[in-house]
Amino acid sequence: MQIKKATASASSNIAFIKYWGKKDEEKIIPMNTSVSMTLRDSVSTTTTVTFSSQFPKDTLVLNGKKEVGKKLEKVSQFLDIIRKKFAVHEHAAVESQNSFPTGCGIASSASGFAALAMASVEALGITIGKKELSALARRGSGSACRSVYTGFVTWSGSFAEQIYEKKHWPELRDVIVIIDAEEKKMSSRDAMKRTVETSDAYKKRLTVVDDRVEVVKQAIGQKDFPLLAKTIMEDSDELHACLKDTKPNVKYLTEKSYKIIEVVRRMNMDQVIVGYTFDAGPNAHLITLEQHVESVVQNIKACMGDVSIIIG
Ligand code: 2P0
Repeated sequence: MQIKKATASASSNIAFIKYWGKKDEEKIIPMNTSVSMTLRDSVSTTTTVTFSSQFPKDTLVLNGKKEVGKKLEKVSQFLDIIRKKFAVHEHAAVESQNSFPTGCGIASSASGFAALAMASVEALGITIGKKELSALARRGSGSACRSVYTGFVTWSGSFAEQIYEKKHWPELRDVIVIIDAEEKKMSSRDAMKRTVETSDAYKKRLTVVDDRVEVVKQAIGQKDFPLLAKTIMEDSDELHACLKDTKPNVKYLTEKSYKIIEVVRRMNMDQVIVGYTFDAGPNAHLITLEQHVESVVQNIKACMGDVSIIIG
C-alpha cells in the first residue's frame, strides 16, 4: 500500500495592517487588505499528515495531546475541503507541534493551517502553485494564507502574495511579550463578525485602511522604520477602538497591555525605535530592529517584571 505521508513547517505571521471582518463568512474572503511579516522558526508549527483508507476518522494530536473537541472539528472540516477539492476519500492522522510553549497565548491558527495545507497536498502528491496553496490555507483560517510565504506579505481577496523577501529587511524583529497565557475568551472569528455587524467606527476604518496599506508598503520598501512603527501603532489602535465600539464591546487589551504601550512611548521619546501592535489578545508584539532588541527586552522586564518573551 502506498504511504501518503508528509511533514511541513510554517511560521506564524504578525499583521502590520490587520485583517478584520469577512465579505464571505464561509469562504473567508476579507473585508480589507492586510499586510504582514512572517516570523522566524521560534514561532512556527511543524505538522505531519498521513492519509490512509485504514483510518475510520480523522485524528489530531496537538503538542503531544490527543484532541477530540473543537480543534479536531476545525481540522476535520478543513480536511473535508481538501478531500472535496482533490477527490480524496481517505481520512487523515494529523500530528502537529508548535515551536513555542503550549498555552503561552500565541495564536497558532496561522502557522497551523499553513503547515497543514502544505503537508496535506504534499502527502497527496498534489503539485500546486503558491497562490493556490495560499487560497487553500485561507479556508482553514484567514491569516494562514499569509503564512505560506516568508518575508513581507499582503492579502486581499482569495490569496496572499509576497511583496518583499525576508532578506529585503532581515533586521526586523517581533519581540512578543506574553502577558496572559490563557486562551482568549472570544474567538477572533466571532468577534470580527460582531464588529462588522455593529460598529460605526469599523465602517470608517474601511474607508481609510487602504491608504494605510500603501503607507506600510512604502515604509517596508524604503526600510523607513519610524514610518512603519507609527503606521502599525495607528492601525492597532484603530482596530482596538473598533472593538470598543462593537456592541456588546470586545476587550482584548488589559491594564498590562496599556502599561506596555506606555513603555513603548517612553522608549520612543528621542528616536522611534519600537512600535507596538496587538492582535485578538493582550499579548504585545513589539516590532523593532535587531540592534534594539536587547534594550526593548530590558525596558519591558524593568517595568513588567519577569514576563515571558519570544523573539519572532
Ligand atoms: C490578522 N487577526 O490580520 C488579524 C489581526 C487577529 C487580529 O487574522 O476567522 O484566526 O480564521 O479567518 O485568521 C485572526 O483571525 O480568523 C487574525 P479566521 P483568524 O492577523
